[in-house]
Amino acid sequence: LVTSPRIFSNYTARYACLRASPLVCPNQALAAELGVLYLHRDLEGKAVNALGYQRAISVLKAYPRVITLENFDTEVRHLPYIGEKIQSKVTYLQHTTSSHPEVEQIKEFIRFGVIEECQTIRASERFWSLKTLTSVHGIGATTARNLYSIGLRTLEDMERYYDVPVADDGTLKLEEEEVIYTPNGKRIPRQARLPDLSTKAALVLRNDLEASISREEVEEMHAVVMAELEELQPGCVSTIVGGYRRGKLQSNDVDIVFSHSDLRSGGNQVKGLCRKLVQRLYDRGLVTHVTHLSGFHARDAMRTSHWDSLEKALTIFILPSDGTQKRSHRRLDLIFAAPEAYWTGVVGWTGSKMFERDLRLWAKVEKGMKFDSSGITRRHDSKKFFPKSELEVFEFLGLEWIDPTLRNA
Ligand code: 8DG
Ligand code: MN
Ligand code: MN
Repeated sequence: LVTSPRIFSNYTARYACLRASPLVCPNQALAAELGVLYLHRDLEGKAVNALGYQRAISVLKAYPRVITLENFDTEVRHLPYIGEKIQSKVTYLQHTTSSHPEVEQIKEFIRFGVIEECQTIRASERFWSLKTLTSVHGIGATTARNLYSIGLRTLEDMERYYDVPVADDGTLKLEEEEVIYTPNGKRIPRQARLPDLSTKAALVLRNDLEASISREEVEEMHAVVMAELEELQPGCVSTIVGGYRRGKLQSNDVDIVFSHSDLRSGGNQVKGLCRKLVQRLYDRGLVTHVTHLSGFHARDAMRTSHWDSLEKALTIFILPSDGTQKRSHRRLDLIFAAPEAYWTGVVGWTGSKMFERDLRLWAKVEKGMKFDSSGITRRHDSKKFFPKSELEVFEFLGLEWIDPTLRNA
């Protein structure tokens, strides 16, 4: 474990974007136990309570020492979001501080190595069912609770409910799309529309999509996508972001931010490129489904996404088989930024989610700026700023540099 004091210097800070948070911390087991309480509240739709736990866990991840009853009383319980009562008069901070994990629960863990409520939760059928139902891509907590209330408990129940076709050998069948092949082997799907990932398809692919992805495969996927993009538009640049960039050995999906190296062109080379790339990957059989594509649904053009206004595609991707190993379907997120928005795009998509949440809050509350993956806007006069490197993004927002591998807040 990295426990150098410099790395952990800001662990008492209220904003996650000021704290250095390693991937593995000295209190990993406590964080995991509190994670059960977070997940339970989240599955039950108790958003405020869930966020309270999420924030407490995030603060503990930056704490440099193993927590004992002694340092808990002298230091830990005074950290932000831990055992904290509502005091803030600032309304937008209020909802984040109104809920906190019980100090007693952390003490319980220090004494016994488990939290009693977690034992109860782990023994509950409802918890496991909701957890299982939400493991299917596209099924959120609210849908899962509705499915539970009409009697569904297992994935097999879901297969029956969604009428998933089963092949003769008992395996689940993916509905065949109609494809025509041209003489040179190019796939032309009969349907002009790229297929959405339906709940049915997500159920069939669930084992693939649930499996984690090694760094090696992430890099291979990146190389394949870049080679296709180079054919389509030479001179593009890209960074693999998300958990991979934060040092995770196993990722749940692959996130890539793209742009073009020619800064002077005003982003002409990347405009509409996301769509074109996805279509090309689909024609090659590399992308099989699309769960979101900016500008694809007519209604997307009307309202801008709640996160940012970069062109993006959330897809299902599969590497071509090399004959020796069976390939799995993977989730792949492709994000396209105009050249001047590349570095805010990279910062905005590296995560973690808590780091991003507080980066936006910090920019707004402390700096009068709106941070967005597509650029930084000064709030009082709407002036836009486009930092020219990742370090410049931090400097512009008055933040000390935090390495991507220490953004696991
Ligand atoms: P993993 O579970 O994929 O291994 O970890 P992750 O890479 O951290 O999670 P992720 O769900 O792939 O999210 C990657 C980052 O992107 C994270 O900081 C959250 C952020 N993010 C989304 N959706 C959007 C979005 O629509 N816009 C922006 N700017 N960021 C987003 O997940
Ligand atoms: Mn990811
Ligand atoms: Mn992602």
